[in-house]
Amino acid sequence: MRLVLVLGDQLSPNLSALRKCDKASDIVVMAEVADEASYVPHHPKKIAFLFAAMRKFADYLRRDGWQVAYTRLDDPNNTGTITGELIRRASEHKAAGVVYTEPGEWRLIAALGDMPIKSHSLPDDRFIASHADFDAWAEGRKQLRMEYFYRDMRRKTGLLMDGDQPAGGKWNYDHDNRKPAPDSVDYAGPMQFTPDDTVEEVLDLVARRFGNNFGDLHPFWFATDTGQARQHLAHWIKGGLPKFGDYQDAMLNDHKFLYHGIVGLYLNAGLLDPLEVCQAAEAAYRVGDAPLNAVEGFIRQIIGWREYVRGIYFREGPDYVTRNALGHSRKLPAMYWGAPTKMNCIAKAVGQTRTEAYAHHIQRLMVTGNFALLAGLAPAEVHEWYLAVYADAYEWVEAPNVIGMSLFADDGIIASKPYISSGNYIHKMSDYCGTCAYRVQDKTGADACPFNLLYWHFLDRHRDRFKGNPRMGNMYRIWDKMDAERRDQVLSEAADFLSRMDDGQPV
Ligand code: FAD
Ligand code: DLZ
Ligand code: SF4
Repeated sequence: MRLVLVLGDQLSPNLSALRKCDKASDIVVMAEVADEASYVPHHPKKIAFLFAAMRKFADYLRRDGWQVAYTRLDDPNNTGTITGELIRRASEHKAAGVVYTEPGEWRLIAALGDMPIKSHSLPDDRFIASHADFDAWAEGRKQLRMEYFYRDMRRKTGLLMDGDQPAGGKWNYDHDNRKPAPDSVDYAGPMQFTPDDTVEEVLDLVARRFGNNFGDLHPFWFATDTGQARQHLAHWIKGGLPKFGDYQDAMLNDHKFLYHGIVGLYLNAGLLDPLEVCQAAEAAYRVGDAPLNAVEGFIRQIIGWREYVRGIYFREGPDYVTRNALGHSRKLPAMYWGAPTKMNCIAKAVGQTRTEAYAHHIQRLMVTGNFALLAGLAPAEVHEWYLAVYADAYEWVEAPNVIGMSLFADDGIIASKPYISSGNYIHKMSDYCGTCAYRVQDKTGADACPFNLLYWHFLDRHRDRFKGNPRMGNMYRIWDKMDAERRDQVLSEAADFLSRMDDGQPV
């Protein structure tokens, strides 16, 4: 008799560990543990989502004939750690060993590897590329460009392929995507589910144990099983997907979700399968219900970016999350935890993070991420924040996006140049600036948009690192052409802004 570990983000019936074992003799172990629930102060909605989905998955396994040893968080015998629970269950059931699917975090991989029980780790094959596939692709390349990796994934899966050619003749339709914010949105947003008894019970537990964490627990509306997640997916494919591409980068004061899929949390926990999701999107294109730019853009995020960042996380190793190529050390300001700020874009991105445990890609990258990079916030603190506050956050996917794509702390493995912008970009893509206390048009002065000041401050302080980057030469030429007095004014106003922020003043 063996134990089969199923972690909170492994809620998939086809999990390799479940496939390997025998429901007639082996016992599934699932555990809500303090260690996992508190390695960062997770958003209460994230914890509630996972615990509810775990409890429902355990019920599903029982109905499917498995014996499941499930530990609830408030079980008095709970040891508080995954390995502690495995050891306890192994002795209780006299198990010969433990079979598990590789976790998505180095910390847990190390802990499971060190257990004093015979254990067998299996690859997590819920992804399209294995570690070996990614390493074979990366081997010998000077630059790991996502676009080329993505084309291989298209060929491998056959998604949006007409024979050996990409559908429509092009691999990438991003050119048609980045439209500014629309005047109105004709999609009501993600499907919302009323909590059932299982969810209500978990909500009580989370309110008691994690009620002080940043984030609103109520109203709770996430899907918590595969059936519901599939209903949500179908609802989005019909109503959201057709305009997903056009407005993928747009941001609006009154629309938290726009046309986004809100599928990351379901994919990452295992409730939805990436291929299933992409095939459903492709089917909408094939019958004429969604245009190619939307469907290609969406599929690229999943079989391209999602797989690519996972490849980077595992290829780069456990020290990736500690990298800090630009030597940034500023403390995360309180506005990331909801303290007042005059910057409307930050207030909006953080506000919906607090209420929904969600912000879309451009809010994460070009608002909170852009600010963190320009202001020189310590990457480790920023990483912990992102890992805590989003319902879809697990280290394998969050860290490459934060440390690599957003903060350039990996020295350019993921991003060939830093994703930075002045207020102009946010103004173009959103309606945030119109209701902001700062003026996006002002480059200096009391009301100048802080992004305008910090943009030049960043370029100036990192001149040595970036002056040779051909894609940034233009910006340095513009900066150098400004008269010296103006440059000094920008730098001193930026420094003043940062010191007020460091002093804890609302900025
Ligand atoms: P959609 O916009 O509908 O996109 C569809 C799906 O594509 C997503 O659900 C996701 O699975 C995948 N995807 C899109 N972009 C990426 C990407 N860059 N990397 C990996 N997958 C991607 N994604 C996470 O799943 N977890 C995270 O913790 C996370 N942290 C991020 C932190 C930063 C700083 C940035 C810039 C991006 C981060 N992302 C993360 C990527 C992306 O922002 C989210 O996947 C997306 O916003 C989730 O919303 P959605 O499901 O509505 O996605
Ligand atoms: C994120 C999370 C949380 C909050 N709680 C649990 C838990 O109690 N039990 C569990 O098995 N998994 C949990 N998880 C998910 C793990 O942290 C996740 O499996 C690892 O970070 C690897 O991705
Ligand atoms: Fe953000 Fe600047 Fe626009 Fe205000 S003016 S919303 S700070 S970009």
